[in-house]
Amino acid sequence: MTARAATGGVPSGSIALPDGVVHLRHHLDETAQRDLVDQVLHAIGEAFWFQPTTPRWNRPFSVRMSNLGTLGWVSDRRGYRYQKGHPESGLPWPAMPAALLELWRQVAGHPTLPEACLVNLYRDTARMGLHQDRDEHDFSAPVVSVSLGDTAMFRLGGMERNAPTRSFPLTSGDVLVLGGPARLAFHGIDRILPGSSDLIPGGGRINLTLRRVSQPLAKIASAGS
Ligand code: MD6
Ligand code: FE
Repeated sequence: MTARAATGGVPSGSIALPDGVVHLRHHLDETAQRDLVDQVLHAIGEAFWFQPTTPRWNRPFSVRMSNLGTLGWVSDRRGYRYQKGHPESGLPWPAMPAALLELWRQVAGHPTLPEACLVNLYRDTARMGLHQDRDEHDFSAPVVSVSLGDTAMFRLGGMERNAPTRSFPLTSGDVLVLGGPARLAFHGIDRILPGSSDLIPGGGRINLTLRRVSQPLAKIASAGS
């Protein structure tokens, strides 16, 4: 199923979701989930986790992060940005597993491939405040997210920070696509339910978000002419 085909009211439980939001529940079966966790943890082993901090106050996030792909998202005193290497080692990020590129082809409804896969690790009381994903240069591509391990309570709002929000659970194997009119919707993770899954060694939840970062060359060329 493509994201485009599924937009306009795929239910999450019994609640209709806004246009551009697609929640594919249990999209990955148990075997696919285990394989993906193995591949991602193996790859992160080379890059290792880092603790991002907020630009303004330099306060640590409660999630730990790493990236796969040609670009990775980082946050520190200097701000939010994508860069080619790990903030501590400077080494390039490990490659994205083929299964993630294949997932993007299936659900993104976009002709390009993702350049970045942000890997978030949630343990215990880790959470993620309400935010927009807006550090990319191409909003025509969606952000595709994969949930692995413990269930998370996902909060989805509107285009303004103070718009009404709703929350629903993301369970292991779920894929969530934010695209089209929902590409810049505010969203966050209120909390995880520790112990709800034993998929991740040592417990917790891993979330993968696949992103297209750069503008397509055609767009750059037409903007310059
Ligand atoms: C998370 N997800 O599930 C955080 N962003 O841990 C996100 O921030 C997110 O799920 C963009 C699109 C889908 C997402
Ligand atoms: Fe996000």
